[in-house]
Amino acid sequence: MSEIIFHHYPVSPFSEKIRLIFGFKNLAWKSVMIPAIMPKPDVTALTGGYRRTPVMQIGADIYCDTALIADVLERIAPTPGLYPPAIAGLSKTLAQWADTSLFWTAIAYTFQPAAMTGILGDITPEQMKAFGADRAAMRAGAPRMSLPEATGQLLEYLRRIENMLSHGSTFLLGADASIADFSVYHALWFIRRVPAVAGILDAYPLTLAWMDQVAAFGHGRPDKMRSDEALAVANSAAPAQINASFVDTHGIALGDTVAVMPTDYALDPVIGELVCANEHEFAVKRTDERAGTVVVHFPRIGFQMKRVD
Ligand SMILES: N[C@@H](CCC(=O)N[C@@H](CS)C(=O)NCC(=O)O)C(=O)O
Repeated sequence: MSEIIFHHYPVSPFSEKIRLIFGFKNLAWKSVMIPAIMPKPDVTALTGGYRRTPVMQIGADIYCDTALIADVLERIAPTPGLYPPAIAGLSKTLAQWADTSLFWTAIAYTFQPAAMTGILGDITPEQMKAFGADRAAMRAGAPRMSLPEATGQLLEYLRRIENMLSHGSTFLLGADASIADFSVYHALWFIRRVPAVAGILDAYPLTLAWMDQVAAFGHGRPDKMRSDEALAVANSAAPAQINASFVDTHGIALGDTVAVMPTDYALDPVIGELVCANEHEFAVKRTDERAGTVVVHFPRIGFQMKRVD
């Protein structure tokens, strides 16, 4: 198998989710640093337009969204497992809540005026302004939670998380770690790393101790790679063979030209030939001048597909 190439940046919470899964599974991976804001020419050469972070690459296959990235890592390294059989459905459902409701509450709480300077590390006021403009454009006017609402909701979520840990569980759903731990963790990690706001977690000692335990998985075995090297890997590889069943819910055939994009924010379409639509994912084949022919994969949940005539 080709090596795992991971495109990310340090302060990205969703990237931290996957970095810890690399640690959990003790995986070796290539680390490609990407910009936190647009433009990201080397990322979109691989994805065809998808700009969110992180993205995982294996040869000429590009995987978007951490839910799908986690599934692929589970296939590559099944033990220790992210989806213990008795809680597979429950852990994925809790993870989906954490990646959406909890995440956006944590973001709205952390980006409060008192914390601004600590959130993105050592950046200039101009860079902060550019970041704000980039995210406003990415969210395209979607309403943002106010600080009082975010605070109240976060406190309720923290009480629920503390409760999950208060009956002798080591991890959120019992004795074994699952995808739910990594998804809940990354949202709280974003709060904890900013001293001006981290204090809200102090009233939840079981949550803090559980966070220490998840952090202790570490990040596996990363090794640096440049983005031009990653593009060259894609260009010289052929996409993996797809042997999955075809599940048609759109009246769209394999081979049709489609656009795939998220359903919530950063709605940049990726256009290509539909080469996979199974129970869990869509994949499109496209060709780029620098990346060559690649297959870009998306999970079904959180994404929409339309035919392009
Ligand atoms: N559902 C996506 C969410 C990814 C996401 O929103 N990531 C943030 C960074 S943590 C992002 O893309 N921000 C804009 C950017 O990096 O360009 C996933 O699970 O990968």
